[in-house]
Amino acid sequence: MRVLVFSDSHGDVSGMEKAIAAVNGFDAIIHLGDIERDVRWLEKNYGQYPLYAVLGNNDFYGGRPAEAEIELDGVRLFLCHGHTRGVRRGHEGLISGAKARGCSAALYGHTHVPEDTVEDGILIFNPGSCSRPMSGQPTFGILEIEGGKCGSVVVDWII
Ligand SMILES: [Mn+2]
Repeated sequence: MRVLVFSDSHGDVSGMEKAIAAVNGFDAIIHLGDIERDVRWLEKNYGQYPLYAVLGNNDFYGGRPAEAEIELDGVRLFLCHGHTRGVRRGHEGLISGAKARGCSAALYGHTHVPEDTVEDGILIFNPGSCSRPMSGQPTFGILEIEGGKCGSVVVDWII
């Protein structure tokens, strides 16, 4: 299955709209926070897809968790925005959060800097910001999950 991963849209949904239109088939959407209004936009416009979302540091609405774990096609993913895990200092909080939940991947945002690496056996994945990149183009992520394995890529599109 193919999963689109967004973070830090910060009120500008145009990047998500372009990404959704550009990707040829997908099965689920993840939004890693900031801001919750954009998650509701996804629910309203793409409600046919399973949607998983966590709250960011700029999200004050209830009803969503700050951290979550999900299982897709046998792969367990730890989702967080990142501010609860000290991601600006390093990966330790992400790795411990993933391991405590039996997850093989930690997905986060918050820094607006994409990252796609493996550390201590855990996939560390940040899709970057789909509207406010720290530098360069807006970015989003794609996960390809099959047979208990998870592939990942950051897409920096120019449309
Ligand atoms: Mn943030």
